[in-house]
Amino acid sequence: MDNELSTQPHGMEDVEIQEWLESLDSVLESSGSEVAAEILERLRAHATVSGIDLPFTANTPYANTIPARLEPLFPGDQQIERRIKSLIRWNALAMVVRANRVEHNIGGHISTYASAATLFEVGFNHFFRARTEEFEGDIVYFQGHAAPGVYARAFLEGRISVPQLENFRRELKPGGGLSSYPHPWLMPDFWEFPTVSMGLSPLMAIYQARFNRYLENRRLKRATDAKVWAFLGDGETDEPESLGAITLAARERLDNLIFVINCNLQRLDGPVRGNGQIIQELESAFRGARWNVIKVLWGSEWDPILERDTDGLLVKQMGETVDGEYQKLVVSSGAYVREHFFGKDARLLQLVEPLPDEALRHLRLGGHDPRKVYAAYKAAVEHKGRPTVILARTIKGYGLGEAGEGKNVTHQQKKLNEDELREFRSRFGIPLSDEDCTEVPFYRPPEDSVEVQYLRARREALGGYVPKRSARSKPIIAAHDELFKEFLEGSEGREVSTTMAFVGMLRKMLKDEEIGKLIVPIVPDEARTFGMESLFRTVGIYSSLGQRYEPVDVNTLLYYKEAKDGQILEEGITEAGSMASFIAAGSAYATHGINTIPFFIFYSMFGFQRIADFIWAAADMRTRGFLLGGTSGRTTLSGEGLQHQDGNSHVLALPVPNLKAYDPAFAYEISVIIQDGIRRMYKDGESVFYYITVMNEPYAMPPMPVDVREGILRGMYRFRAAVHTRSKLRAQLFGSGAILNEVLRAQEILETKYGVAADVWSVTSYKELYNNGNETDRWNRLHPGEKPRVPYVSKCLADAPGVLVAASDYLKTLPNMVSKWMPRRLASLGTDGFGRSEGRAALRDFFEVDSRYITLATLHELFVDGKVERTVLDKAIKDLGINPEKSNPVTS
Ligand SMILES: Cc1ncc(C[n+]2csc(CCOP(=O)(O)OP(=O)(O)O)c2C)c(N)n1
Ligand SMILES: [Mg+2]
Repeated sequence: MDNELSTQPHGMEDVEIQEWLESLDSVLESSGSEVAAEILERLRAHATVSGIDLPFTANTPYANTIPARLEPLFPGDQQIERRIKSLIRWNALAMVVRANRVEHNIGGHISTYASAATLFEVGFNHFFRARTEEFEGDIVYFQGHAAPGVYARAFLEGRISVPQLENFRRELKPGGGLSSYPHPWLMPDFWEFPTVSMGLSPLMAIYQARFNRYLENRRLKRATDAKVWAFLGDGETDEPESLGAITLAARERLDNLIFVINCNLQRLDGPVRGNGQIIQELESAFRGARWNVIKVLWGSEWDPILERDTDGLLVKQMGETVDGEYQKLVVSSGAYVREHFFGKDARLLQLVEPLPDEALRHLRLGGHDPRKVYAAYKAAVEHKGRPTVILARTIKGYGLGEAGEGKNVTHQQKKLNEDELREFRSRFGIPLSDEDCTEVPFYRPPEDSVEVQYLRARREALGGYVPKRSARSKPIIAAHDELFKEFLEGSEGREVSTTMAFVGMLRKMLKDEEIGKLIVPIVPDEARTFGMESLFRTVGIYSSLGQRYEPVDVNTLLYYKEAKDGQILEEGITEAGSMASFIAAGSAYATHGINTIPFFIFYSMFGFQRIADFIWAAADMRTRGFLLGGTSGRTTLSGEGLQHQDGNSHVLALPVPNLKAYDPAFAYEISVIIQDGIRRMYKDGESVFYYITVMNEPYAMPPMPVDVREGILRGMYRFRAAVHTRSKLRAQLFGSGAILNEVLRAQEILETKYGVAADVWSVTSYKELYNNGNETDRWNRLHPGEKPRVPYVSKCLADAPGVLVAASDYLKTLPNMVSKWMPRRLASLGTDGFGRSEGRAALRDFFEVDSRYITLATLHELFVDGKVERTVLDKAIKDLGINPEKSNPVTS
């Protein structure tokens, strides 16, 4: 065993090493740490030149980054803060235990907050500054599963009542309850950031910190030293999003950003890295990304022991112990720790000889020691030029003892037996009798108690309470009719795509006096794809560094202009990062009281399909703005094939309740939708946001027909009526997006070749129609005695004669889901199936959505109704050049 820990490689003398260490100590003492660091740096360089092959390591030893001698004085009253923290611990636990007594399996988490309590409390008492008239406030992303702790603190602060606590996770109780996790949708005056889908909040926090700088550099807000704090779990860092943008944070020198990773070494099922060390792994990842890393591993009780560890043997042993073993040590007795940890070397045993077993059992970890945590936070807020991550070692379920402290099952622990409750009560000194405590009552000391007074005073000194959400932006005033007018007039025969039309609108909005500066265009390396490169020059690409090089295309009109006050967020190839920017910009009305209007345009297939969970979080956060799905439509995007051609996104947009989804065909439709969207979101302050698909197929944009504005917004309107309305053969055809043109062609074929008079409807939003239909049905069901309401679809088609046929560039399910409110059977054509690399015409043939298939579907419906003969169908199939034996696109 001794050999394992030997510090004598190749027979080198202990003495020699000791001499080197001592001379470093003396330099440290006489000249300070900078000089010592310089010497080490020079030594390393010298060693390399001398041919010494030093192994690469981004790690520092398994020790606290801030040595005890450099710790600042703790400014608070540790005793009172401990009592406050204990009360919060108790109430957080009571909330979960009580909820699960009332309703078995209602859930909730005890052990996450139990491990995070000190990390949160030091923040609440000394660091998190609230939003005030004068100061914008710090932004805090709380670890979602620790929500009971945040509620329990708000309870002590007098912000949350006992009935509310009682209704934790039971929001439907009279008077309301508390949401399971941080959800601004459910608690819009309290929570700001939904953090519980793990991995989202670290990424959102990075882009939030970056967006704060963007606002400053664009002079939309004053520069301040406000911080963004993000509290994460160590298990959470396995989500790829968690670490996915850490290089951006360093590149952007976001010293306004602080990550605190609660390293309890456990996740839900067991250890995060049983056979390794998650802390060291994270340290090297963050240091490699050039973050300032502060490790808070060992509590003050370790300081004297570490001081005796002059030859670094203990730190070495700490560095060689794997997390699975550490977890075991945490739940074990002092005797076990002595034998199995210190017992690996006689010299280690000697270090702890004076300490009784009981003391060994209670050697605290850094994340549970307020002094260590305070030192780390202070260093973090004072650090300049880089973001900081604090890796704090804690124990999952700290204080739960037999009920789960450090155990693999602790994450799921929701019930404690009487003994366990009493033990917890005694350990944290909660003033409840043996009898009372088994009832797990909530406990708040009187208003004039030292604890409540202290806690209030601390929060007052820090500007007020946190978290607190308030929508504070001033409504936009103008109606912007003039701005959007030109897009209602059509393109006079010029072929343009809806993407080009949208970009034209964007360009114009950017010049608008009122909203121009508020627009935030966001692109994930697709500006050229969407013809937006002219904006590079006109409004510039945001770069905190300005432009430190002469761009290769500087002599061209549309050169790649980066600027400190650039307006475009050119995010590079990260839809997740772009979405995080969208969320920061679209929620600035609450976070900063600024009405920024984000327009995030992306390849539509890489939107919902890839980052739907971020979109869901955006919805929860009441984010405002416009998502633009570019190059959309399974058959409208030609050539790109299976992974690019989007026939899905409008279906994937359905579940997001406050998202309005539109599939417009013409420029004027987009114009009406965006103008109205700005009104709803930024004038009327509605908590909605928009998804609009735009396409790259060029065609002439017609002028807006009269009286269709409402129809565009509600989801459908008659675009072109049939000419021969007295024809016996009648049809109603529905189309959206670029497929509307196929429908219009079919209308002509049907009229000229088959004598069928068809009306054509532009369906701008099946989702709007669907929601309206359901809402109407619901109202009628709940109000049987009143005059039934009529769904909008039914109203539109009340007097519309003939068979019904819909064609979409998305799944058939979109038209099908509104067919129940149509007066007759609906035939739907859509693009279910995998895409192909092909041209538009071939794709529309393959998916059976072109004018020929729409014609055939219409004739077939008429045949089923007995309006045309079989022979007409047979002939049509032949004349239209349709192969009845072609493969089924859904299965091929
Ligand atoms: C994306 C996602 N996947 C899974 C979960 C379910 N889940 C909730 S907490 C948890 C374990 C958390 O471990 P860690 O991040 O280490 O936090 P700790 O509770 O240990 O502080 C899991 C798997 C989730 N909330 N989000
Ligand atoms: Mg954990």
